[in-house]
Amino acid sequence: MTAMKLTVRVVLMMFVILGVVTLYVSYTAYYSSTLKVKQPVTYRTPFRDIKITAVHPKPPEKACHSVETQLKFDCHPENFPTKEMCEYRGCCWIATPARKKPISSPDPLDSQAPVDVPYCFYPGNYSAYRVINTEKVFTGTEVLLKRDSPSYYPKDIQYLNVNFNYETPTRLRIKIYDSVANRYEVPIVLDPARQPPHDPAYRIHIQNDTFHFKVIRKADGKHNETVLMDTSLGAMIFSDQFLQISSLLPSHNIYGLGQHRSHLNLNTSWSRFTMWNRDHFPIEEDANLYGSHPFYLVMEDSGLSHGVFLLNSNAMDVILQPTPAITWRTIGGVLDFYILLGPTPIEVVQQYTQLVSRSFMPPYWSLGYHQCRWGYNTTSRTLDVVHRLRKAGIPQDVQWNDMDYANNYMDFTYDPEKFGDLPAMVTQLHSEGLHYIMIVDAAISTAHTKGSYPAYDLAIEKDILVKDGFGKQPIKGKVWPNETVWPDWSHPDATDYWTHVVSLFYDKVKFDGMWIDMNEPSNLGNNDSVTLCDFNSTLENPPYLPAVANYTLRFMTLCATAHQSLGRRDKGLDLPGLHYDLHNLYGLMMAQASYKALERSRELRPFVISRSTYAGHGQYGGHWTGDNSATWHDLRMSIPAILNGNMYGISMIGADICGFHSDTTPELCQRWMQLGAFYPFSRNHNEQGTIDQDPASLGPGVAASSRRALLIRYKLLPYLYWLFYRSHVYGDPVVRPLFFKYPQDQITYRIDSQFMWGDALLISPVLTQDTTHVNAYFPRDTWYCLYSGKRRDSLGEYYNLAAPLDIINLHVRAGHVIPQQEPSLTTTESRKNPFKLLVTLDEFSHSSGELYWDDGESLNTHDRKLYTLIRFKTLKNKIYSRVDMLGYKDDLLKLEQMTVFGMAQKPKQVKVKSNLHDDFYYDDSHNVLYVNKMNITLYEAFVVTWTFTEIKDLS
Ligand code: MIG
Repeated sequence: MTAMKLTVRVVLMMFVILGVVTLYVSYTAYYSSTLKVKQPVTYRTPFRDIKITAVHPKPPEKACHSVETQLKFDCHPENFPTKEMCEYRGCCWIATPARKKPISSPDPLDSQAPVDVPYCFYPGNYSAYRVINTEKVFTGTEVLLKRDSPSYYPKDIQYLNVNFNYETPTRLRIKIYDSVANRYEVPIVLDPARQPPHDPAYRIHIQNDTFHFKVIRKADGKHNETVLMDTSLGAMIFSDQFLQISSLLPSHNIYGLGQHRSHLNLNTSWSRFTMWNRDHFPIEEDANLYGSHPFYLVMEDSGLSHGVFLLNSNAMDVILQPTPAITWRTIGGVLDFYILLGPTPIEVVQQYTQLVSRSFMPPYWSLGYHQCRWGYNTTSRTLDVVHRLRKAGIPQDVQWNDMDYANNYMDFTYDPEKFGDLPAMVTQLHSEGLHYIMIVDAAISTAHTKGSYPAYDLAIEKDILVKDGFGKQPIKGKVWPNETVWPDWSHPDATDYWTHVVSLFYDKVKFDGMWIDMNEPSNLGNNDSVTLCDFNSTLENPPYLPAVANYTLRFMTLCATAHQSLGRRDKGLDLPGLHYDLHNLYGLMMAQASYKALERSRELRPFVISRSTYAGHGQYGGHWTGDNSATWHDLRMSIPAILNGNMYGISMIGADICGFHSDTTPELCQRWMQLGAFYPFSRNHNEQGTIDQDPASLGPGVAASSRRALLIRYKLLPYLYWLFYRSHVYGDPVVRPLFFKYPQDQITYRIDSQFMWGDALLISPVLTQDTTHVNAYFPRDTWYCLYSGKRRDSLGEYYNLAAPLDIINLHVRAGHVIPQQEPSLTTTESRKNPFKLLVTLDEFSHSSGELYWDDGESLNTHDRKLYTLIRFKTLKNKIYSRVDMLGYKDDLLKLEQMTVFGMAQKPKQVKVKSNLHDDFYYDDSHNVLYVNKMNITLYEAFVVTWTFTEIKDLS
């Protein structure tokens, strides 16, 4: 090589190096937008000291003033933001007077105050992660991110993976997680991904420099494309205990983010939904309650809809602001989103329940009416109530007992004096065709002599209890039986333990279901002994605390550092799980163990009603909405609560009918019994010390209209059962808001004072005192009054309907065949009655419907094909049936009667199969045809014909 050539090479190399260095320098200057401070600044707040080791450059004044109010994303959501702290973060500070009255809190600026326009907000293009590699893979796209400058929270995760997985044509998963170390992930089993779709309904757009992404619904023939998620505003932060991401929403019509009390259609004008399960009666709107469901559904402006589920179980806040936009802020785990593209709201729910699980198939008897109260105090008083309901002719299927049955409040015991004959009482209920359920609390008493209480002894023996913060002793607290411990349902042996103690009790008392309570878990005792937990741990004092009650995660529950068996698994070592991560799953896991325990000990369909829930709960049980009060407001707010439950896949849901706290009034209870007759789970329950409120105890008026409303429920039970089957197999919600059926009608988007059973029945209750009319909305369609058959063709209008005290307004949509059965006072009896069909003709004289029937209590009848499915259809002047599945057959499957709404004129003749049938009647004031005494065997196909001219030859 010549010297000349060498020089050229060296020079060239130098240029290259110089270039690289220059690039590198300007590049780091650009991205490392923080400055190290020489002396760490310590910032004091009443709750903790915050150490600042790096400050971000102050954004230019102009950049701050140009941010519109609704585009301000909170840069300092923790306690006590100040201008100084805000500017250390490189954020903008503009003090805007708060418009919302702060709720009781030590400082109006603290994290528990209502969310309002933030003083401290991000300037545009705030430093974040940048993309260092993008790769197309078989399942979608995988992106590697790096953070160059620290966020202002401890322990930033430097490298992140973002996997965009194309799971089905309508399901996209976006998982953002630490590229290097394992973090806690929610240990529930979800529906696995399918073969990557060829032409999914969505596409994604990834921005490289300051990483953000968009999820776009592709255009179709009728609709333009819609951006469903857009994370370009706010700041994505992923540190050990603070994970945040914001996304623009395509509309203000957002639903879900439970569990809280609020209207169905959520307020996007600066609102916050905290998720951290707690024992708290629903009193303030929006506050965190017993369950967590990080899922929302949005109605887009086009009338299409999508859903988003964040699979994360840590304590979190979700903020809605009028941009409209959503900000998720969770304090652990990973960001694991599932986006469901619908496009109808029902399809969104089907896709969501496909992912997290379909709801369990309830036993038929559980669709009947349930009577409960706290404080019957004896078996004889319990039975008295059953008998007075029967005497009043009020149907009832299930009698319950609250904690007063137990001996000293201990699970799986009964009071030897007041409930000494509990086994006999249950036997008697069974012989009268009823079923029995008692309460079971999560906490297990420690007070007893060794060897006398298996629920405790076995738990110790199997070592399945939640441990203290040092992982040593079972953690102790106080619930009703005084000192208690808590089973750790995440322990691999917990279900066996529970099955064992459940079946020991079942050997004595033949109960039919379990009511599981206090499983947030609730700890009534004080939880502030430092011997229990390390109160200095950052897990007990996270740098950001969601707006949980009493400014601490451990308020009225276990401490965050309590040890469980499953959970956080750091790379390499299997550390014990932490209650910090698993808290929100406690109720779900207890429901799962209870479901399995019932299945194994009874070998019949389990029935579990749980207070605490998490996503996926519906597969194991139902839910009651907790400790409401006997007020008109509570009556009214029960509707959005049951509709939300159905949106989360918890089909079996109801509120305490007539109110739990405080004495009810006859008028309130009368209206509540009417509405409660249409809850999927229909149970009247109240607190100890309040007056009796079973529907036979408040005078003849309450008794008569409860009887009337419940008899309608019982008559419609075959239809309700079919809805539960649809929910179990296809994920359709049992009860639905109007917009689920009429997504193109924007008026329906805010309606939550009326609701529907399936597609067919519209329920329009009275929800206010001294009111004998109801202003009810009828979407554009043909409707029939359920009582009279009177027809109403609505163009999408409100009607003022008469609603005398003893009536609840019920309307049926045209186009349905609704299976019914003559009601009796229990389902044990009504199941023996002949069937009826209610046919509601539409303008083309069409209608269709189905009957799903099985023995009502065996396990897995659907999967084992031990059911019968019959389809009904009307065509012109005929109704005919087709038996699609004949897996259950009994002599009682007889069709006796048929009512046809919308029969334009009186038929001359009616034929059942090929025989002329005389027993029919036509009501010409409402155009209703009644055909009686048909005596049709349902499991064989049949045809019923009506003719308007006489046909002589009937051969
Ligand atoms: O601390 O078992 O929500 O339905 O009646 C109260 C007594 C415990 C709370 C339940 C309520 C039940 C009550 N329980």
